[in-house]
Amino acid sequence: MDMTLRWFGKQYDSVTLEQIRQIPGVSGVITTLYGTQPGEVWSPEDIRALVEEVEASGLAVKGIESVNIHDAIKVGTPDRDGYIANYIQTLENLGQQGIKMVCYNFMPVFDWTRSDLAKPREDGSTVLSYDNALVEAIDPEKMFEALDEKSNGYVLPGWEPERMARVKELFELYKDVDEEKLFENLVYFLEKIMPTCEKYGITMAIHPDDPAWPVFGLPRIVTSQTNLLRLVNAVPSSCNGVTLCTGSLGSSPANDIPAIIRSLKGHIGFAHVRNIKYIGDGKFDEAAHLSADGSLDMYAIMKAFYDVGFEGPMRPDHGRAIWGEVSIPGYGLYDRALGACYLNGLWEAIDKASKNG
Ligand SMILES: [Mn+2]
Repeated sequence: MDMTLRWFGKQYDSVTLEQIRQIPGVSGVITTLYGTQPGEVWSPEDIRALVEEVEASGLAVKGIESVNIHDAIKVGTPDRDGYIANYIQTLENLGQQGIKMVCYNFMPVFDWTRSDLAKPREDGSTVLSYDNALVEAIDPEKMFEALDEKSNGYVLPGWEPERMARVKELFELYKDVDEEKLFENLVYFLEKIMPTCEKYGITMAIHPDDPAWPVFGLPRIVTSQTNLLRLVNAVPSSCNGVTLCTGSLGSSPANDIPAIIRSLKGHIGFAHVRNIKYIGDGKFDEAAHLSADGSLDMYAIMKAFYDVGFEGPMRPDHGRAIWGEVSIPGYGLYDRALGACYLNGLWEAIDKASKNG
């Protein structure tokens, strides 16, 4: 396990590389070229500059989150092969700079969804929160405005304004895409890109859908142990992997996260670790990383990662907003640093207990 922190780049993030460098046990960042649009080729110069900027701070780029997939690829429109060729060129350029892990998702129209980005808690912190009844009552076109108002002025990853301006058009594009069609299009894409991934040893790590059920009637295909296993088996390659996001999969209490980790041994390329608290059917609040603060058993989760021999990058996922910090919602420094230390502590204890047996 290699503990990292997500960093959005100097123009977009309230957190600096210098701050991340001072979190004990964090040796690298997961980052992206945030200004690029899905479908664009990432230039070798831009990638090189990003890597050099991170390395100048004493950290390393441990992976990219994300290289987003153009809708033509997800929908399977006739122009998809051109966009796949661009994606392959981006992978070539990343591979040449030594990048070994690319996180992506295959969610139609919307990325992650929440009903509140700053729900107050009893401890005075705020968290991201989800209430299915509230979300389903919102007109999808209003969803962006609802979230943007609470974004503290930052661009929300996955909710870029350029994309949200086209929501109506996107819904129209996806109207004939059901779960099977979406899955077929994902397999088509993976089969085309795997040779390049294999050439450079880049693990493609698909992020689960968040929340882990259909929203606004759009299909969702990365929600459970069954469909994660179906996907890794559909395109057998050491480079066809998964981002094990405990909070996204954990949004459904039916998902046994430690069991899913164990079943995906050898297929996990990246880990997002956070806790959530179930507060009702289709309702949850995000929580501090500590097991006792939420509904997930973080010890059992870390033990499962340890037992499957997970060696890839891990990051503490969303944190609470605490100590008056203003940041991209979920991505402040303070609570994620606490999370990294806690998860590193669990790992050390598990490692020593296992060796001293
Ligand atoms: Mn995640």
